[in-house]
Amino acid sequence: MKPTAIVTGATSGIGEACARRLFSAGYRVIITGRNEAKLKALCSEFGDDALMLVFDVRDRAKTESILNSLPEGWQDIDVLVNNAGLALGLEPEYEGDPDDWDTMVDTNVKGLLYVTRAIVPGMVKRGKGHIVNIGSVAGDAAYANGAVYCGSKAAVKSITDGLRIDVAHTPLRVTLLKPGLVETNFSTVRFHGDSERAANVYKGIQPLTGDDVADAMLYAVQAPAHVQIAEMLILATHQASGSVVVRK
Ligand code: NDP
Ligand code: 8X3
Repeated sequence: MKPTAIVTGATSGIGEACARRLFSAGYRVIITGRNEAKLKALCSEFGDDALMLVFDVRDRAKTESILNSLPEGWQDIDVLVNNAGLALGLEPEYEGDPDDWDTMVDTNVKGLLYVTRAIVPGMVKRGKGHIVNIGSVAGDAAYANGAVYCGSKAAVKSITDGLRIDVAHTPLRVTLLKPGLVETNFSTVRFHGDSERAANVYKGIQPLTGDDVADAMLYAVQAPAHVQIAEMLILATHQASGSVVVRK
């Protein structure tokens, strides 16, 4: 029987790349997100080794009911990639849009917790499982105009560290991946659809790709059972921190 993985936010960017890497590595993959058409397209590529679940991680009741009633044969999850997330806006904290703050905190922090709460008890019971949370370099230190996004990713770091402590008596492993600039839909979403402004984020530097992050995820997941990759900071070569990027 092939191992099973679940990836939240598998419809784009890092999540899609992680789903593809896991599928290629022999996993059956549960792919989730809100974009049903994209999930269907991926499912038809992956065939019987994929299951799609359409839900918004901010909806606690739906997230719980869907994840607590997985179809027969899909319940024993070996790998959880908590990836669904976003940034909205780039402005001083005192000028930020509270609706953007709600969406970021509800998705990046609370959504990740709802998914974790639904999936991890089964892993603990079976004495088997790996949780990979997608944090960010933004969680290491705040950068200008990014306070709430940075804060949400700092929360992901603490929540991940806390989970690692709470399962340390079990064979479960917990990994935090902290990418820097990755060219995905991230900046287009951040700038509310302004793709020209989004393209500027990656000008003059070769950014990471979703595949680069997925490679790190697979490395952690495929490490020997006694090795726990606790945390990885993955930056483009010309990025040194959340606020230092050297552009040509
Ligand atoms: P994308 O915008 O390309 O992908 C975001 C994914 O998250 C989509 O699949 C989207 O799916 C999903 N998502 C967003 N909101 C929700 C929601 N409420 N419920 C369910 N799914 C949701 O961006 P990235 O791939 O870059 O981002 C993935 C993760 O990586 C995020 O957590 C982000 O913070 C993090 N990250 C990104 C970096 C970057 O530079 N790109 C760097 C460091 C971390 P759908 O729309 O179908 O719901
Ligand atoms: C995304 C990377 O530097 O744009 O988390 O915040 S950054």
